[in-house]
Amino acid sequence: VTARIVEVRKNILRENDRRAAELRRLFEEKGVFVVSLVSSPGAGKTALLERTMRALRGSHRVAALVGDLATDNDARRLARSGAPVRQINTGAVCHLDAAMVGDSLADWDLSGIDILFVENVGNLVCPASYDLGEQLRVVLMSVTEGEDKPLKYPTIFNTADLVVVTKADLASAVRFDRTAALENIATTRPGIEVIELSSQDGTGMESWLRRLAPSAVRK
Ligand SMILES: Nc1nc2c(ncn2[C@@H]2O[C@H](COP(=O)(O)OP(=O)(O)O)[C@@H](O)[C@H]2O)c(=O)[nH]1
Ligand SMILES: [Mg+2]
Repeated sequence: VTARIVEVRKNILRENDRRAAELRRLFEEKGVFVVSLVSSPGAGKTALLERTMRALRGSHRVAALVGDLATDNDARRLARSGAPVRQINTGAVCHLDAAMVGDSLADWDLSGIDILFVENVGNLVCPASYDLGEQLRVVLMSVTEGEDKPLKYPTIFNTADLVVVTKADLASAVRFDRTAALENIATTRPGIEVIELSSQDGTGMESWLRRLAPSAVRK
């Protein structure tokens, strides 16, 4: 039974990789820069996107897909920016996959989008194995969740391109050990880029926006 489960799982991942490669080609062809965000629940993905989408709206055509097991709360929060936003409810599934992303984009005019943000379902485990065709995968880690998360959840850090440390405004209140956190990130994933920011007071937002905007060519 175990062997069969492993085989089924491998097939699912192979099929996902195929769909993701297709999506990546489509995004390139249409000139859409796709950024996905993964983190534990509550690390601040939606808060960062709210601020980011508001900041970029004037210069770029931005849009978002948001994954959650249930509710369209995040989509409603992000839609306030005025940008096109769509919620994907995954039911019992703990991650987005390439088919969910592809299907929910099917009736969107991608050539009208410069940057597409994809907020994944909140957890540090399931999303790691599923390529979504994104060009930039960002893993968020808040100062309030402990410095050891990169050591405990290495896979998600190993599949990401960039680490964003969120809630910098709360660092001293929770006695965040910045040196230990940066060391743990570097141990898990030597050389990975790290941006520290606060969506609340705006600290570090310029570095984050600078990192995003040049990759997205306004059409
Ligand atoms: N102080 C502070 N709170 C934040 C920050 N970012 C998010 N939060 C709060 O953390 C909670 C979870 O944020 P949310 O964006 O919903 O997290 P998500 O589950 O990763 O999308 C909310 O109460 C936010 O207001 C931040 O930079 N500073
Ligand atoms: Mg959210």
